[in-house]
Amino acid sequence: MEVIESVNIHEDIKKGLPSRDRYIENYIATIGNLGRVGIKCLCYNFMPVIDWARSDLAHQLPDGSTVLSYRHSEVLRMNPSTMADAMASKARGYSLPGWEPERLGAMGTDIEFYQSMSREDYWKNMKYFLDAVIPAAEKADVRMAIHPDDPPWPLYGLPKVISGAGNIRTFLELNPSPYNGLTLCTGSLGADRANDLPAIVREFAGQGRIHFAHIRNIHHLTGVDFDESAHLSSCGDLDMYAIVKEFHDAGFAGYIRPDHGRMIWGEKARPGYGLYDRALGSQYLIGLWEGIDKDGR
Ligand SMILES: [Mn+2]
Repeated sequence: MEVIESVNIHEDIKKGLPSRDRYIENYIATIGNLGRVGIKCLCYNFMPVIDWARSDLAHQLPDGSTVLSYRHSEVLRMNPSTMADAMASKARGYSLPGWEPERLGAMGTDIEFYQSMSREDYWKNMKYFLDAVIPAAEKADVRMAIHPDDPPWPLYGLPKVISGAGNIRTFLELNPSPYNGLTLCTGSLGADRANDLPAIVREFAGQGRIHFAHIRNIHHLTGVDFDESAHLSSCGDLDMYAIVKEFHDAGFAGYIRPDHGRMIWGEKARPGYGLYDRALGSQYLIGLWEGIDKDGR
């Protein structure tokens, strides 16, 4: 195993509290430990309080499968703590990454804290973190790979920062080391129709700043509502061939995984993380890669 996903960032680091230095020291120790056991890439996110949000974890598609779905008005009708309750009740007993019970207790006060924080201060806290940990990542030969915000727009007045090409550029400039890089998640960024995924892959893979790729498809319903879908281009709105081709043509040598899948064939698993549809997704991506590779020879 060479990729670890995720090592969470303590809220005190994101908030910029004096206590952050202690947690950053712990983070640096973790990076060193991971490097010693052969980990080459660390995926993390810098989203405040809410890791990711959906309005339904088992939305039924016409083929009988279920997927995670997002209806903006339903999400806005909730508040962060009712959202936490809804996520827990729909998870069928599985714990959801980023929605662990121990994180939910302080949610209300955390939200108020971030609502009064400026975007600039949030960027400053991010830079403070990067400048502290990236030298350790270089030394341990562990590439840091930030995951974009999901969905890629602000919710409940919380700062969201990694949501499109412009702010990804800003993020990468905060610390120019190649060890400061990206987890390029096509489904998260692809929820915003304004994001041109092949162009984004071309730009940042070309700079060697993508270390890890989550490749999945998404089906847009409106500008802000979407269903997750099977990986195939024909099942959603992203051109998976064009995306994989940009990775291929950039000489991408990092890690790729299929991302969330449908729940199919009666499988019972953590929502979004069934084995069967993700296995189909991985074979589809491998097939695209082989076709593109042989075509280009
Ligand atoms: Mn992802």
